[in-house]
Amino acid sequence: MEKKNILKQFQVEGDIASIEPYGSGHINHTYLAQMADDKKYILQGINTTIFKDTDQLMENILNVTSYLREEIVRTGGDPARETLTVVMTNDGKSYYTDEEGNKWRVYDFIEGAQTFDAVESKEDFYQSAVAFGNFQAKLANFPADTLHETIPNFHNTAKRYRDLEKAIEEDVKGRVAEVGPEIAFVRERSKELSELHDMLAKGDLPLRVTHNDTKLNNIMIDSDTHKAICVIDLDTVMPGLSAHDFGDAIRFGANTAAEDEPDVSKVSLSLELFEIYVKGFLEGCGGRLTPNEVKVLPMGAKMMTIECGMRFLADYLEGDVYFKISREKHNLERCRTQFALVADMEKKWQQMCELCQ
Ligand code: ADP
Ligand code: GN1
Ligand code: MG
Repeated sequence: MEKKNILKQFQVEGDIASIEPYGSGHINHTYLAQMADDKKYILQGINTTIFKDTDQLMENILNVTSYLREEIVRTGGDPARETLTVVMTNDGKSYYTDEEGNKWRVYDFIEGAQTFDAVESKEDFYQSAVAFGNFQAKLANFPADTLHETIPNFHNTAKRYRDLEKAIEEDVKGRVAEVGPEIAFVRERSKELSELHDMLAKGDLPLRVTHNDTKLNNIMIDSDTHKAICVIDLDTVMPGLSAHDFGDAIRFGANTAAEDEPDVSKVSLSLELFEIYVKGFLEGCGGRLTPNEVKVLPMGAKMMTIECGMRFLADYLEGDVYFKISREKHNLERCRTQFALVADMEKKWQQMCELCQ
């Protein structure tokens, strides 16, 4: 169905001037809708292969954003810019199903702010850390039992390892022969992968409401003030570990190379950016983290990086069915940068732990 006709199913104001692909997310199909009077909307095709239950997905987003909206109003903020606003369909639903069965949603476009695919300024990275920490703090009293698990076992790293072993065994695309060193890298570390979940099971770490996808391009930075104003991409807000939110942001933002840099010699962990993020995140969490949670922050960074590498590798072996790719071997290159970053973290482990103390 034509995008314009899809957008017309929603309660949008004005005539549509154009609708163009937008952003660099790996999961949903995002478009910027420009209206004739300068107003803009984000139109998103929801990835229903990944998010299988759209009702539950959108219920989570409506619940979380309305909770955040109240918190923002209570503390004197601007809810139109500081949280996502879901635009309803003409018949009052949170998403629209087109004739082909594709599911669509619309958000108000957040004006005067931008997302970054790489850290351009240390201050912006610091602000993003404060905002992600603060996101968790704001949701500290959110009723976690009302949240649906949109992707079960999303950050269960040991389960991600088992999924990878299954993909290796099935080798549907005949690609296993090409990735021997990567498989060996993971297998050498397979024993460590359940450490954080084991601590959770023993009660040594608390379960919190977390974002679970804290990469830099999931936060909007105000173009004038450079404050991180709005956490976006709320599809995976679920009960989780604070170390995972911290760690995923480090994985993406404190890498000296891009997530898909083909030349792995450019990959390393910037200890300077790591330190900046620790400070910002702890400040944003407002003293809520327990001593154990602070202690495992480096482990969160390592686990999110190896887990993401395993997911890219499994997707490469399965024929690139999960993450959007724009070139052949894109997922393999992404996997290699993640493992190179893990190896560098291992070299810098002592310093990472000291910086968290
Ligand atoms: P994905 O799940 O595919 O990563 P996102 O929800 O993160 O999709 O959206 C992709 C990109 O679109 C974001 O990185 C951001 O640049 C842009 N974007 C998403 N929502 C908004 C919004 N409400 N206002 C402005 N830009 C947005
Ligand atoms: C995906 O949706 P996006 O592009 O912000 C993925 C994350 C990965 C990330 C790797 C729902 O994030 O888990 O860490 O790609 N999101 C989902 O860049 O799988
Ligand atoms: Mg995103």
